[in-house]
Amino acid sequence: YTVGIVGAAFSGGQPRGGVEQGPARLVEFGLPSQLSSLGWNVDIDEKFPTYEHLRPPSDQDIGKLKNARYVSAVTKSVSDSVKSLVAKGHLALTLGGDHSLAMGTISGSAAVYPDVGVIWVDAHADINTPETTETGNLHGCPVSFLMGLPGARNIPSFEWLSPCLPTNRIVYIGLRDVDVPEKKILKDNNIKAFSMHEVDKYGIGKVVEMALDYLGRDKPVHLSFDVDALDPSVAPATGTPVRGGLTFREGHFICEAVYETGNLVAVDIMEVNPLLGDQAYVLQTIQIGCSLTRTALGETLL
Ligand code: DIR
Ligand code: MN
Ligand code: MN
Ligand code: MN
Repeated sequence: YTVGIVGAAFSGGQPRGGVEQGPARLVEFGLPSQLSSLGWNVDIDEKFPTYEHLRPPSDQDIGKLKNARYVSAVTKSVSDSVKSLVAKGHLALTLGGDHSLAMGTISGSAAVYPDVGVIWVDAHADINTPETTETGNLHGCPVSFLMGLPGARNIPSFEWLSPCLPTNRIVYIGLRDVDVPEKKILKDNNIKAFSMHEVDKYGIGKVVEMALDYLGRDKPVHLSFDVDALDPSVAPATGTPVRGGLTFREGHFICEAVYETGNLVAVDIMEVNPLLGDQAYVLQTIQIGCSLTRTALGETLL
């Protein structure tokens, strides 16, 4: 089996510099050889390590949206990379970079597997539309774009991205910082979401079981993991930490269970920012990025 690594050195979906250095740090820490040790054939040359050549000369706000042209160009490129990897039967592993990249990763896997089910692990729902976003940061919007929700269709400069994710093909785990308009979107569209409340109530084992049952056990799975889903005491070096998150084991349990389905087609490890916090915190977060990835790719405790 081959894993294709897309090193997505990109931070244009949010304002904090440094997250574009996430992929290089994960690779430097030894992720490719760790995956080789697990028995994977590792393919790593996909547009690594920079997207500077795609930065437009100017990028005026489009409505409230910041860096829309740059985000569009980069996510289109990531989409093509992920699509071609998945089409070859490779597992597409995208290292972020900010979570706007999921517009690329999920449109890429959905282009090959239209019935792909997404497990979105995050403190945030990332489902604002160009109308509801308060920040204008596109890392808070990828899900609405992928779904083509009202207000998130035919957005200027995103003409390449057509709706590819039905509202019933995603499950969230770990939510705890959801904007008021996002709560309405989740409710109105009946989108399956397990917040930290449900994780506390049912336990992570039951939550993941319900999530996989909902998506269908025989369906391809795309895991999109924002490291801010983890508690900031576990993964501190990330742009928008929110207290009350997943424990180390809960995060890894999700990855173990997803691997066990045998149907994983793509994994995103997002929002590792090696410029936030002191060195010990950064190292801790990079280590977790690597161990989550290894776990999603089959590393077991026994
Ligand atoms: C907020 C924060 N909901 C926004 N989103 C974050 O900007 O739309 N997503 N931090 O990861
Ligand atoms: Mn190959
Ligand atoms: Mn996110
Ligand atoms: Mn988040």
